[in-house]
Amino acid sequence: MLETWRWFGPDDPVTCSDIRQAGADGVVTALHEMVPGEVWQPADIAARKAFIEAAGLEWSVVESIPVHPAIKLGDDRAQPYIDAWIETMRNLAAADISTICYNFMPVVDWTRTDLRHPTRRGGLALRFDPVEFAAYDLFILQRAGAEADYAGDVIAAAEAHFAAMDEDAGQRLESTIIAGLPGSELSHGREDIRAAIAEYDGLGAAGLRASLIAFLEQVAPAAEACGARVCLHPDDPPFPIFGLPRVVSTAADYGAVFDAVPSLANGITLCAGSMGSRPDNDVIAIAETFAPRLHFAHLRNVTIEPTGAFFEDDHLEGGVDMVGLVSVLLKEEARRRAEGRMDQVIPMRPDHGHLLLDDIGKQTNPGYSAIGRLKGLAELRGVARAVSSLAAI
Ligand code: DNO
Repeated sequence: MLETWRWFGPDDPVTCSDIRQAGADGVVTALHEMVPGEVWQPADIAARKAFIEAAGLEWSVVESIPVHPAIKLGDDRAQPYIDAWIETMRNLAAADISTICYNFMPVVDWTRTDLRHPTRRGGLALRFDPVEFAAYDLFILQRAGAEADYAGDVIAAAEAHFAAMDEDAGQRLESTIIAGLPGSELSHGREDIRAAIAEYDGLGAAGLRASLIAFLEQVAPAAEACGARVCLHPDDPPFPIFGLPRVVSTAADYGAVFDAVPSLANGITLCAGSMGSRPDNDVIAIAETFAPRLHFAHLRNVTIEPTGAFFEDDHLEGGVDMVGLVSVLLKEEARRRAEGRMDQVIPMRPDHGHLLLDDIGKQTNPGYSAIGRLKGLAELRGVARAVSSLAAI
């Protein structure tokens, strides 16, 4: 596996020099300054690539080219945005950056309700609690029709939670949920998120899936032609929120997409933590089923609590058997070597990390502080070395 590290560009408090010291060779990044729908020009791509290479690293994966809402809505405004997405992909592939991650979540990207959840050992972790989320949706955002999306006991618990929150806690919850976590393509305020959600009225899961397939029917052949691979990141969390459909949450969801568009250029970002946040997702089985399409891996772990809330655990603790998962990835690499595939090495990154030591109190991107990821990468590297050496015995 190629060890990579997500970097948010020259303003990221974690620098390329830090990434080298952590032992990663590859950088995962995007031109985050671009607005969704804008074509990334060759000169801008070349400049960012040169910056990364000057630090002794390579730009291995693009995460992400944003998918404009018009594409997800699949309406008659979609085509120019699909064309622009493909042009950006071609420009990247021409610069030899050919692994491209994206997601298809409407309105909000990855979502948490708490960015400073104390861990067993005194660090701070990210957590999602469906009751806190419902408290925001029902009683702060007051989204029209929201009650229909929650069970009675969740509404009652959310009401109690809301009643116990002071104004600061309410504001913190709101910005945690809608202001956009690092890498999110859009950031919202209360009014505009209501409007953005309302645009999806009536689309439903079938409509969103049709938009995804229509998008890939154009993207996959274009990717094949320019030597790129696109890899679809799962929904995080992997279930509908804000009453919006989410169609990349389960093995069946991915299966439907690959049945419709079988090209191997149409692949997966295997995000162990996102998929593992749902008890009925068997992450190892998903990795095995779609192994030839695994173009990129996000390795992190979650513990699901009895209420359905989940928190981001240590990389080797939690519901995902990380040793088993790394073994699947290494076996797939061996299979590709035997088959003579060009993409024999799968890029992986330690996804997120706890806030630890000196990073507590520093300005950091939630989930993307240096020390927690350094620890995660070191642990994962140890697993990979041990699995390879035991397999060779
Ligand atoms: C969170 C990330 C997401 C992910 C995008 C992929 O940490 O995994 O921001 O990158 O959803 O497009």
